[in-house]
Amino acid sequence: MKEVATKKMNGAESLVRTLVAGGVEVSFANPGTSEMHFVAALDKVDGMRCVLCLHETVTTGAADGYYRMTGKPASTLLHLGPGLANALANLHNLKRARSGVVNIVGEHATYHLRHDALLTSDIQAIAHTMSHWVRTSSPETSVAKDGADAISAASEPPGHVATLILPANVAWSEAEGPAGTNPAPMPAQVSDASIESAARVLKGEGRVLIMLGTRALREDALLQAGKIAAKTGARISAEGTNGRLQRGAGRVAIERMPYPVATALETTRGVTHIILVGARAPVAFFAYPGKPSLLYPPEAEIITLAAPCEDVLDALEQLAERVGASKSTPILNSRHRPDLPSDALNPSSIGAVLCNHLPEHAIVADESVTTGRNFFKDTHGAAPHDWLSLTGGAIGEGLPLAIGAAVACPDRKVVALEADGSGMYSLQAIWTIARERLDVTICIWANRSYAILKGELAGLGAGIGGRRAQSMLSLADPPLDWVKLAAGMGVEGARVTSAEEFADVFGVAVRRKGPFLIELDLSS
Ligand SMILES: Cc1ncc(C[n+]2csc(CCOP(=O)(O)OP(=O)(O)O)c2C)c(N)n1
Repeated sequence: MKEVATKKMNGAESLVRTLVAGGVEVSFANPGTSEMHFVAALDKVDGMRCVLCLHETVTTGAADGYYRMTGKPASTLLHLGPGLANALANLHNLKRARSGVVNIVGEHATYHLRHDALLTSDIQAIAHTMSHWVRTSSPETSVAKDGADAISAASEPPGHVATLILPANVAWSEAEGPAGTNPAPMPAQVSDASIESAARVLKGEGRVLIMLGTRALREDALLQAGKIAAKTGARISAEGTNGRLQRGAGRVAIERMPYPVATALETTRGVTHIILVGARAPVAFFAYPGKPSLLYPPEAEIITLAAPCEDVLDALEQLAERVGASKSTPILNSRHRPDLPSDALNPSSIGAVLCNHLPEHAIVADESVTTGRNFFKDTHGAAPHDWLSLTGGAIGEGLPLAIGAAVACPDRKVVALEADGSGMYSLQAIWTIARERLDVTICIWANRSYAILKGELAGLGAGIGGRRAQSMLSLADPPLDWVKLAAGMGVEGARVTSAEEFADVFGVAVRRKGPFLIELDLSS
């Protein structure tokens, strides 16, 4: 246990000192009155970078991006129940990404609660919906110890949501001093029986799909999976949406489960066995009349090699050994430089530009929705990069994820691929990107509609919709001016209307340091 020196201080300071000593070095914050002692403590303690976010959904999305890139929890700072409520959509995405966070929520002073002041709510109840661990500090116990326990809870493999509720009088009252923290727990080893079952299936007759998620999508684990596939003829696939996938030239070639049910079913037709490695068996995003929920043949046998909380890399290494694949040669992506397009701005010309110009070791925060449905395929041969996607389906995380990734990895270029409708959910993130001078290139796909929902309207058998239904899916009137929106928040930008122009502007933007926004006019 890491010990920390003690001196006279209040609860807030003892908590901040505990967080810093426990490796929580960034706070994505949107404070209010009840959090003022926490805010004041930030000046008394070195080592905590405080990033102001102008809406709570930005704080949790940023904490998610930070965890995905560092494997370390950040903290948030939220204002009572309503602040937490605003943060929930991206807390949901964070939880689905299996990221960890120390989610700190201010609360009224304990003696004030009985008066039911305006901002009073049942914070515990709100928190439980999206947290693995919830605790309210009290004047009778040690807030520093609560903070240390929250760090341990957040660090549970592969990452958990730990919500610590901090009453104002606990924050301002004298406290014992910081508490020591335990090292982050290691993921558990998988059992030999799990390795054996997977090996048996791979050596058998059936058609095997190895479904990879979470830690299995890092370069080293993917290499093992690629070797196993090469040796046994099994196919590998990533889940449909993934917290962090290391891909691009020189890395193992891998597809991901497609979003449309019919396309996904095509890819699993005839599969007899699915081996799960840090992943779940694939299910459709939604139910559709007359279509199945499972994206694989229901008679297929499901074998779990490693759960996301287990040591996925070690499991794959052991399995590779067991099936004699350790020295096999996996299929790797080769560098592809498609001709730069001179035609119209459309998904395929954009994909070609991305494949050409994504800088080496870029981090892609992808919330492209329909425009980007093929970007993943289009960029297999791009320079090596990390791909972060929307894991929980709650739109409005792309820009916040970019903040977290850029804070986590200041030496890497972050590229946010953002659909215009989704971007409007957490627009405020652009201000934080400017204020923190983060190295983020933002591409906005301005199709001025909720294009995906037009397809869903038909896909659900609800028809193509009349004037009112169609107007619910249109963002055309008034048209959003993203270049002006960005300028209003301190970020320079440009609008492009042709593929050539995009190639030029994107090529320059990713090679210079600092924020830049490109609006791609896809409305025609
Ligand atoms: C929090 C949340 N609210 C609403 C939705 C429903 N929804 C899914 S996609 C979508 C519109 C997306 O539009 P846009 O981001 O512009 O992408 P496009 O469909 O045009 O490609 C909406 C409203 C959601 N997924 N999450």
